[in-house]
Amino acid sequence: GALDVAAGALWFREALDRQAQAALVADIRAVLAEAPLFTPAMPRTAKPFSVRMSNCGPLGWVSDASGYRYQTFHPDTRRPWPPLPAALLALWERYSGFPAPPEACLINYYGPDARMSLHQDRDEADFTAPVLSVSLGDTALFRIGGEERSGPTRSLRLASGDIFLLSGPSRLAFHGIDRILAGTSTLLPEGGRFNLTLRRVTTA
Ligand code: MD5
Ligand code: FE
Repeated sequence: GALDVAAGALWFREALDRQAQAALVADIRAVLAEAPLFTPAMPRTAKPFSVRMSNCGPLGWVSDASGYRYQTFHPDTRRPWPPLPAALLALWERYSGFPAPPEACLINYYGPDARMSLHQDRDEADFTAPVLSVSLGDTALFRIGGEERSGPTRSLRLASGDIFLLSGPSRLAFHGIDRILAGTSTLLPEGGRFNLTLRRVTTA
């Protein structure tokens, strides 16, 4: 059963068995062959992220000196994002409870020293739609708070095969990845962690 970790946030631990995880990794590697990981940069300062990213689906999230945005094409190759793999659409249907399909899947890759500072996801037009996260590879120390940056936070260990659903009030919760626990999974030969987030971007 799911754990209710914050208002509207559901944590499905070990939702995916090893075979399902390996199948998703194969899907992601096929996406990355067409849309390689890129290094996003912070708006204004252009400071590079430690996390590398790609996307699949009609829209993809990018960040560079001009700002954060969703766009239809890869920032380096300028080609359209590859389609969403069927297995990811099936996970959205099973877990999201939302009637319209996802429009974007952001693929985050964390090497052993990558992290993501506390932030809110606010670049989507429809906050009534949930965000569905899938963790693959090394365990991440994930922090989640409330809708105010200064509020209390909780730390959770997101492991390979875990699914995390953010809906309701938790959709605008501050959250981040404090660190990756290297060597905690054998799923990825290169080590590190993939996180996939399925999202609506426009209003359905
Ligand atoms: C990750 N990704 O593990 C993290 C957390 C991101 C991002 O934060 O924006 O790509 S995935 C869980 C998550 C996603 C969206 C919202 C919330 C959590 N939340 O409001 O707590 O790569
Ligand atoms: Fe986020």
